[in-house]
Amino acid sequence: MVGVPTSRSLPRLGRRAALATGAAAAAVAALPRQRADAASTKRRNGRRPNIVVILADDFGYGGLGAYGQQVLKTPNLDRLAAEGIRFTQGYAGASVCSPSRTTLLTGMHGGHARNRSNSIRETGKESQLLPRDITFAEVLKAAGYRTGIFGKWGFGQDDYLTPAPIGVTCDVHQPEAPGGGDFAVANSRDGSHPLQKGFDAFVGLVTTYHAFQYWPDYLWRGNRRSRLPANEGNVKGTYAPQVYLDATLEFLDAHQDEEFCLYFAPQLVHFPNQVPDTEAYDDQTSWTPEMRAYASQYTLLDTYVGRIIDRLEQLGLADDTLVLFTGDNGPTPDEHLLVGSSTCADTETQSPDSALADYLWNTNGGLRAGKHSLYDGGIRVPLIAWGPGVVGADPDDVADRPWGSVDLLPTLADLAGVTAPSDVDGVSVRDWITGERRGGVDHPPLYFERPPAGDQNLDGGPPSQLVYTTAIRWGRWKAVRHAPGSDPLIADSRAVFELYDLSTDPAEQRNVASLHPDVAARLQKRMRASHAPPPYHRKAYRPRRTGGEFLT
Ligand SMILES: [Ca+2]
Repeated sequence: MVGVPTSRSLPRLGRRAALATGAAAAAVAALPRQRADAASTKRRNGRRPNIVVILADDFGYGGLGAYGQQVLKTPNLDRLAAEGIRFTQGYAGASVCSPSRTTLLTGMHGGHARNRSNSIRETGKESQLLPRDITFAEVLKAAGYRTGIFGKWGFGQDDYLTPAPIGVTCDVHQPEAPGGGDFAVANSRDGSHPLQKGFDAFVGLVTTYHAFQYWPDYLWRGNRRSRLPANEGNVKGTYAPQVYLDATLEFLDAHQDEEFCLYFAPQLVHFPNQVPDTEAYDDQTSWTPEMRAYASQYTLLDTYVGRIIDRLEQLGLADDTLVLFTGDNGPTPDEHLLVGSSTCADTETQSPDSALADYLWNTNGGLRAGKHSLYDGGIRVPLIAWGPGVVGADPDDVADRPWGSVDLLPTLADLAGVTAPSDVDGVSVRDWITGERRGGVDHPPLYFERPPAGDQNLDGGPPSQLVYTTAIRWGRWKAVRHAPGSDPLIADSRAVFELYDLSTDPAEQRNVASLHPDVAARLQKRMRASHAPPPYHRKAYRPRRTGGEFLT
């Protein structure tokens, strides 16, 4: 039995104790906790809530103190969890970056999403979003919001860099050779660029490949590349996530009087383990330098979140803003094996071996496996909703309800008073956040896919190259199905089907399919119905005010 905290087993911090974790929290301490009512989406001045979505990269379910972490220091996020809602059954869209972010941005689950695998690994080409893959930024922009993304995008073109083959090489995370592209040319013709997918402002990296660099030669500003001269010649001068943070704070300053949607997505805590300093853990003399760096990635991300919250409070926007924090997939037990020794990244340091990297510090929260897996360690992630003037639901009522990234777009659309695309798979969970009672939330089962992939598989299931794995979460049940080959619609008799009761077995150790044949049959049927072979045809979207007129 593993110690996966639930909303009841892990008591919420007392308000006084939680506030003591941050100096800027003093301003909030004076505010009475607001219970939202039916008017909760009309903030003072008649504004709809601002939205801040913070997405961490490869951040496991157990990575936060608020989720049971004992070693890594995350005081700012722990404070948000204590003051807001710490959802214990939050799910990413998939077990690796590209498909997970596709789900987060577009509200489509793995059976319908445009991207269902990390295509850079399979084809050498980055994933794309097509015109009908409407993002939450496009929805909110249509509703009148100012939109900005700062950090890792993960879709579209950056032909200036030529990806090196993925393998046991060093250059995968230190790509230096320019490709055939012209550095100076704007890519306004790339329909998959952030500025073409609903964002007014963008500072960051376009491709997942580029995101292996923490001190890159350049970043994107809008649809142009912008050099970072301090990093020339592999000098560690300008740390990319710090640039994203600075741009984020500038965005908040610039748009404080408007309704805005901010998406902050640094590549922290993704491999390689690179940070400006390891001060927070320099007293851990028994650790390797690599371990101190990895731990510092968590705490640095937490510090950045604290800076964003501080700025919201300084600008008087805390009551007008909903902050959501989550992750894109589970932690990396095997990244070092996949992309080579970290000595390639930092020649001065020593890599933890695989056994050590496996859920070091229990970052998967005791769930089964981690990144790349559709067992819960790969897809269940922290999910925190914070906003003193917006979040009004009683955590004891809602914190253990399963939902996740697939629901983000329809939820944000609902808060902004605009329709979502009619064919999204997610549903609005606005009431679970605000505490409004508008007829209840009828949430469908959560569905996930992992096409055959070359990723190393350490989850105890069949080799990931040989199976098309699907998974479903429905109430207390979690089903995982391994279909041989590349077709998840293959006959049930040929697939390996597993059923777990997460209420008694959160680590998915006891397959109870034979004890519950009715549940097994129902979920297999549901899984088959959820899969559509790509490309999935999306309907056209015309945004309309909720119950009102068209906006375009
Ligand atoms: Ca990731």
